Amino acid sequence: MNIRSNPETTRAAVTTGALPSSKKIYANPTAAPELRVPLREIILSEAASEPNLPVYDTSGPYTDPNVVIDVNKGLPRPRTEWVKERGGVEQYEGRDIKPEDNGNVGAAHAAKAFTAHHQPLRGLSDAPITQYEFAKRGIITKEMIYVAERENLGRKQQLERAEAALADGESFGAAVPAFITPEFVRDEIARGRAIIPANINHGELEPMIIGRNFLTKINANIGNSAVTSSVEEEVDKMVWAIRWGADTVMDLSTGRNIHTTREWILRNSPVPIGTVPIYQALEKCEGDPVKLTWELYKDTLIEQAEQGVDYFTIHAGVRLQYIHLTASRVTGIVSRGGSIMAKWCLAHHKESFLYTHFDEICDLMRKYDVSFSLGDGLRPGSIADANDRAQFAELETLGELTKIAWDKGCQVMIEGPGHVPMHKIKINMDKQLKECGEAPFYTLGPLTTDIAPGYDHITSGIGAAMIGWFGCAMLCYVTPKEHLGLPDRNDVKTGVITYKIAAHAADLAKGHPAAQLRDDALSRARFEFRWQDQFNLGLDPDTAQAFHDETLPKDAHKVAHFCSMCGPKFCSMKITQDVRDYAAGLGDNEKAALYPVGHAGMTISGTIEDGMAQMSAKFKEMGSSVYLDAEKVKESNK
Ligand code: IRN
Ligand code: FE2
Repeated sequence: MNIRSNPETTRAAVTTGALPSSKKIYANPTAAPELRVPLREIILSEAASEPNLPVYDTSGPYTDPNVVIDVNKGLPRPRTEWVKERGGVEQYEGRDIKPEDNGNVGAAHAAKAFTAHHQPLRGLSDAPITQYEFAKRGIITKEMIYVAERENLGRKQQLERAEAALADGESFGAAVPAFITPEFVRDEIARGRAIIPANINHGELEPMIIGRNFLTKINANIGNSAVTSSVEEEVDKMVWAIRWGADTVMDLSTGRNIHTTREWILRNSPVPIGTVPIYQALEKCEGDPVKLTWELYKDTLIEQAEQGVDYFTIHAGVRLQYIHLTASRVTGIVSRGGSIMAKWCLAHHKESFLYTHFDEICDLMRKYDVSFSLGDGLRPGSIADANDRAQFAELETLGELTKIAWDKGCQVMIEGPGHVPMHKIKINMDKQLKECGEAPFYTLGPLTTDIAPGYDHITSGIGAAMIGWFGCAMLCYVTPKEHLGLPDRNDVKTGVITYKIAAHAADLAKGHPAAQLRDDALSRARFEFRWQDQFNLGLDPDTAQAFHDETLPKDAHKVAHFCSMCGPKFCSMKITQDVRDYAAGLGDNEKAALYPVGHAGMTISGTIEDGMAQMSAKFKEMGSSVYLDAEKVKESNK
């Protein structure tokens, strides 16, 4: 999309419309029936003998055909009322648009229009403001009710069915309750184990939760191109990412129109928006890190908090005394924010102002309920540097800062690496939980090898799946352009889908009780040759359908009982079906005669059904011996 337009005269050109065979539905939580919690229902074909499947939906009103989208006005802001009715906030004169943002007439116009209906709120000191403070006082907020409903995927029925299918005494085996309740959400937030990034000035937000006892989330980074062109173009980057499943979006824009671009994105975003404020602070001093000051940084924090940014990456763990630890690294400091702060510390030979002013940063962020994403400025940028002293020294400091932020009433998550080979991933998760009091972990990948530029969504998707399984709460996507260039639209989609795979694989492995419902529905569709259902239940129906069309383009092929990979004669699923049909038609004696004795001395008698049961039992018995000795593996990992 390459639209240059005057926002006053051009209609919104962001991507709208439902995903294939999908319907937007809304659930009303029992505890607050006025809330409308969005879900996407995947509509199955008539051939399916099962109900439509509701799935988690990040896409916002853009996929609801009943909502008229006007990006120049922004989305409705129902959440502002929730904040106001709780009290403890005041409305005040916001800041004006910075003159340097007025380079583009349309931009300035749109930003002013937003500001007119956006008088910022800020918290008063003695009342609870943040979700953490409410949770600590035992209060359940609307945001907590909202996310509890959302995490249940509208699947009460499906969950009940899944539970009923378990054998006696079997359990899902994880610390995830079958149904997420608002009370459970509150308790997890109060323990610091989960956060709801939700600035009181982000009224457009559809709240979501980040924590390891909830669905694994993913973040997509977007950044502006050198020249900001139109509201639509900037907003569509966010809309496109959430369409495919991004749970949060970070605006990493740099350049002249940084404030305005962010305003556009926020006013149109149903997902939490994160930023790295040091990037804008650096713009304000002509890109010279040495000129950065605490005052200038603080000013930037207030500016962005007023706009409604939901979480800030703050690299406060890059301490003066750690910088020398990176000297012998293969790739030094690879974090943008980390390198800016390292340069400042060295130039002034002073402790980082982010560290020395951390208390004040907390007080400020608390007023707006901006969540901390404590940055990993010393993360390893290569396999060689993984898990080194610099990385872990910073992590220990992030743990210390977590406790300060909690004491100040703030919500906190912790950023993590980076580049880490598979056998060194688990220790990252374990150490993070220990050092940071179980605050949610949010990692960039990690990339499990350095040898595949052009494929780093895959090198990192592997690490992301692993660390998600171990308990990482949010995975920051990596696109195929990582290390190479600015991702385009296709790269963003590829990155998001890759990370949805990693996150979902982690949810399955963690034993989330609802995760497998979609796999099962898709597998049934596959086995029953319901091709359209198979496409539509997938993460990317368009690509699945296009691939199928490449060799079997006709409508008739969408009911065929084979695909072009094996052809009609060699389709295993077709053959299985034939075997079952054949077996069903046999008499008992014929069945017994067919399979009197099994292989390897395993005697199988009776009907085929009995035989199958016996084989299943045998395989279960073998289960533990087909794997290596668990103790030996543990030992060798040390
Ligand atoms: C996530 C985990 N570790 C780093 N990230 C993301 O990397 C962070 O949230 C931000 O979106 C991006 C750039 O961070 P640096 O390079 O400034 O550290
Ligand atoms: Fe990298």
